[in-house]
This record gives sequence, structure tokens and C-alpha cells, in this order.
Amino acid sequence: MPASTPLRWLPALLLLSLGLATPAQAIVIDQVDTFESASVDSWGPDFAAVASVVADAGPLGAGDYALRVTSHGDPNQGRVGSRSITLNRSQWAGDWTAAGVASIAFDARNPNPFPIELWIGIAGPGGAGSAGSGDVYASLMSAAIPAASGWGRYTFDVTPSGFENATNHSFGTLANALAGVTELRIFNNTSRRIDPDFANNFIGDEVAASWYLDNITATAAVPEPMASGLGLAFAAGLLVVRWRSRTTLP
Ligand SMILES: [Ca+2]
Repeated sequence: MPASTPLRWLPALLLLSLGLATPAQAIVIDQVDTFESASVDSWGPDFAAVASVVADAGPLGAGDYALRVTSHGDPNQGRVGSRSITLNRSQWAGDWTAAGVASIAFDARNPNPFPIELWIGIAGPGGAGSAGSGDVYASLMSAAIPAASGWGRYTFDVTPSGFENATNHSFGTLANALAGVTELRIFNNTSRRIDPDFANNFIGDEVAASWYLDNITATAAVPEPMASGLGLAFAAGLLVVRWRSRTTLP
């Protein structure tokens, strides 16, 4: 080791430090979160439900890790962990448009004795605020998963035609958000878009629930409406992916 750093190396060192300050990873086509490193892979919890990795819980059974998202549903226990949601601000951030990401798919299982409905949402450069506010957009597609389900695979359109503003008070544009995603979230919301003021469109239900995710994948293929994910479903008949009508939009 030299006693001092030669000045000629300083520009390179500065560039290196700048590089380290940016996200270590950004979205690329065909990336998959399998949780096989026994890690939550940077999913949740932040303010969201508790994310944990569970051995032998994946679609392949023994030897297959899965992510479990658990919320307690009790606001009296505090905001952290009360809502049925998980999010990622690391490897799923980045320029989805430049990367060519057209769909995101995942395996999900609902062990609860009640149905859940999963949506995906993104925050743009302005980020997500409290109570579902901010530079935020939510999928038009949802995965309605029946009670006590097996594993199913669900595919979401993440092209510009696959999202709507998640709040009437959104700032920024969807195009800018897709070119600068800062957060991907997957949330269980069984009453989304019923509220005419969109006050509840980007957050999870406040419910005591657990559900599982695995093999979260980014692909360049545009999913076909209605038929998305059916070919890859692990359990036939357990999969319902539907499009929501846009008729309630302003
Ligand atoms: Ca796995």
C-alpha cells in the first residue's frame, strides 16, 4: 500500500465512489428472484408487512425457498407491518423502458381462509409518499386468488397500457416513471378503485394475512389479456387474472 494516493488516481476514485452511490443493481430482462440464497432479496419490510424467507415453502416443495409476506392488520400495533404489502427499491428499480421490460410475473400462494387480490405498483422518480400518495401508478390487472389456494403463476402487463395513476393527486407522468422506477410493490387490496377519490389504490389492506411469492421475473414478452399466466399455472382452476374496467376513471 502506498503511503499516499497519487493525485492521478483521484478522478477514477471519485467515479468509483459515485458508482457505488447509485443502486448496485437495476432491472434487466429475465432477472428472477428465487430466494434460493435464503435471503429476502431486498423485498420489504420498510413500512410494509414483514417479509421473511421460508425454506421448503416454494412451488417445488422441499429445497425451494419462498418469500412470505405477513401483516398483522392492527393499526394499534403501529404502522409498520399492519398492511398486506411488500416492496423492493433495489434490483427492481431502474429504467424499465430502456431495459425493454414488458411484463412481470410471479408465483403466488394464498394460505388464508379468505381470498386475496394482488396488484403491482410502481413509484417513479418522485417516489411514494404516505397513504398511497406520490408519483405512483398501479396495475390495471390483478390476480384474484381464492382462499387456501395452491401455487399459481400470474403475469402482469407493465407496458404503459398496463398502469393507471394510483391517486388523483399524482404528480409526474407514467412515461417518466417507467423510465425511472424507484420502487416496485406487490400488494393485496380487495377493494381497490371502489373509492372514487383513489385514496386507497396503492396500499395493501389492513388485514392479518400471510401469502407467499416466488420466482418474480421480468420479461420482454407482452402478456395477452385474460390468458396471461395460464400456460404456466401450477394448479389449473386456481388462477383468475382479470382486467378492471376503466369506466370509473375521471
Ligand atoms: Ca424459490
